[in-house]
Amino acid sequence: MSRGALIVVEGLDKSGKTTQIKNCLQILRRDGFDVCQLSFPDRTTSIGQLISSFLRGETVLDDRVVHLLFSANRWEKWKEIKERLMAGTTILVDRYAYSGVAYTASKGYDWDWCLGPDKGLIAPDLVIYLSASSKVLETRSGYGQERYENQLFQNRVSETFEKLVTHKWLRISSDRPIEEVTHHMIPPIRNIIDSCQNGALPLGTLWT
Ligand code: FDM
Repeated sequence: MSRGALIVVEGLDKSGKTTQIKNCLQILRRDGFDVCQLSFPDRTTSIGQLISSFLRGETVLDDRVVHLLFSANRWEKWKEIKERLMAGTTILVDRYAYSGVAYTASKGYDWDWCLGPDKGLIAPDLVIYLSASSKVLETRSGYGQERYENQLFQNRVSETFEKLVTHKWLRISSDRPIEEVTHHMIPPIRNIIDSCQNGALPLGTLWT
């Protein structure tokens, strides 16, 4: 069945995910593709506002509660994601369940417990991992404004992300000019959109 593709962009804080998604959307739309963007956390919902307040350091919450809220924030978008994909729209997602696992497991919580709440979410057709050294990231504007934006923790998250990366992920270094990164992202995105449009890829679920 013809459908849109679910494409996730992951990476550390300030690795350029948001900028790259914006650039890719612009190019893909110019070329006639039906594409849209989602971001997690989605700070517009009531769950998302609670998460946002926690990230700004205004609310104290148990780490496990936060983990479950991040997952609930994805589940509340599950139906919309499925419907949009089935309607033929490709979705570029700024962070997904991989960030959930990478950040909570980096605090020392049990791996399987971290995976649990997102089990059954729609699996992305492609994950693009923007890698960058934490030294470069901390020089980027806005770094340090939110919880987790410190080099020690980011190094730990980076190590945890490495445990999640599979051969199917596309790793792109973002330690280079913005346009160059975009240039590397577009061809694989077009390929995966083609495969989904041709009905070659059935929808999968996490974590299979
Ligand atoms: N984050 C993000 C998590 O800890 N768990 C999650 O499930 C997700 C999606 O929230 F530090 C963290 C990662 C980051 C912060 O992300 C907010 P953005 O991309 O800066 O909004």
